[in-house]
Amino acid sequence: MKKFLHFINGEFVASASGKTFEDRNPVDGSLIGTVCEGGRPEVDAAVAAARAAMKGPWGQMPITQRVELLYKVADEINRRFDDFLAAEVADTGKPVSLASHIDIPRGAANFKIFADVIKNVPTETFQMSTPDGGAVLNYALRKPRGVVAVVCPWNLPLLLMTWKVGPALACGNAVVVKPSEETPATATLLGEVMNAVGIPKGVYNVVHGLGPDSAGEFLTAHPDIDAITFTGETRTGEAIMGAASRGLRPVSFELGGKNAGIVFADADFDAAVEGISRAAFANCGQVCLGTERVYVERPIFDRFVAALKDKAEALKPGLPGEKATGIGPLISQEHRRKVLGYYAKAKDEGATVVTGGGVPEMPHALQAGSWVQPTIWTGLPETSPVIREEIFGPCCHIAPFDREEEAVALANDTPYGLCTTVWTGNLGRAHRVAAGIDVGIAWINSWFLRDLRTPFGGSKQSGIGREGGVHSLEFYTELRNVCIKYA
Ligand code: NAD
Ligand code: 6OD
Repeated sequence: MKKFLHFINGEFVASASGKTFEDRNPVDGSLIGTVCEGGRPEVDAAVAAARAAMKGPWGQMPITQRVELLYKVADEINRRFDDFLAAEVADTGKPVSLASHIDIPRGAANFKIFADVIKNVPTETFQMSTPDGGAVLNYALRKPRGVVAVVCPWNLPLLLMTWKVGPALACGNAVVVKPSEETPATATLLGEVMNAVGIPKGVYNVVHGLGPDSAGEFLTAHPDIDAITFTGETRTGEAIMGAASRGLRPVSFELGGKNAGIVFADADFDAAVEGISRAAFANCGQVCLGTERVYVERPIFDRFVAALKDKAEALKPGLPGEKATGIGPLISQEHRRKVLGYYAKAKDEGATVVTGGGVPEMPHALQAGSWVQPTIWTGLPETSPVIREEIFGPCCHIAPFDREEEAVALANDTPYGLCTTVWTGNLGRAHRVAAGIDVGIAWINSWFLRDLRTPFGGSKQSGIGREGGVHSLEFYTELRNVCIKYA
């Protein structure tokens, strides 16, 4: 059985308290191992190690050398691809086909892209003259923030963690990562990679633990943290923002969503069904960018509902490594209780259950897993909690609409604003709707199609700030203007 240790100052260490918690495989409930629960001593040690790294060679390292090291990190993740894949799949239960195409390749790519960004982005300069005939040159220096706390969720563990660690290190910061308690494995494995390629001690640290009154809270409240980057639930973001307010530390937040998908009658029908099916059910619906509210123009409504039903019913639950597996389990029994609670609420409120609504029959060996059926509802009022609250499961409600403005108003009727996916064959409408929906990301005739140079983040209660490409530099560096009067 495995024991997941913290990674502090280049070494794998247990907690001083000896406290641990369990890491279970959601496919069958089996025990993967135990995880050390970090307390204040581990957080203090990790933050001190990161601070020392900033004062050591890492803090002085030229960009070219840093970039070379980050390329090596990416190469080493790719060399150990199968180890990362096995670790991620065991922790999450997601199909190997998904993790091998998205999670692990992106884990490596996140280091390469930001190495390239930092190498190629200039800073601004301005020249001016002074009334006494002098000349002035202003130029900006990009300085790292310092020690950055990185607090991560469980749905795309390596991808989302490296999406923050990649740019943070590219910009010359040191990090202390608090992975989700559900998915400790790949963050730990990355410690081995950092040592193997020669990232200096203390630059990358991992402290395992829970959120409140545990490593998450201790880290975000730590006075020697210079900035906090977080992905997770909106209400956790509120708690972290409270902690960040002490000492006025900057935050970058990628939070929850209740994203709308809109399908117009002029869309490529099959492409729209395929796209919405992915948006609703991929990763068992545990993608922040997923679509739990679908609005379909009335003339194609019945046909669309029937076609999406076929897609949902074709998703076979099963072992991650089997070719036929189309959907994995939810992350945990606790999360399953939450999702099944919404399934029950939808029924109670009189929804038409088009498909699913419960737990699939699984072979005996998998019955302790966190399985749920992909589920589609129609007929609920827009006021229903099923339509208003983030469920984070493989489910969606589909409602008809008649006019473009109505669809935009329905999509906007939410406190969240992460993303939308819009399907139409009309270019003018595509631009109008993309501009009209209050979100950070509007996908047209596509979903989760990523160019890592583009701004990524949420509006309203879905986040603060943007990451991606040069936008990540805005958070992970501070610009210092140098003003020289020289003549
Ligand atoms: P979560 O907020 O419960 O936990 C995320 C992390 O925060 C975990 O590491 C947890 O231990 C830690 N944490 C919890 N309470 C804390 C506290 N008080 N102080 C400090 N740390 C604390 O989220 P989750 O359940 O792991 O992930 C699912 C949620 O994440 C969903 O709401 C989803 O929409 C969101 N998410 C958003 C994005 C995005 O890009 N916008 C991406 C992925 C997930
Ligand atoms: O692709 C990304 O960079 C990203 N941050 C994806 C987030 C997915 C949420 O579950």
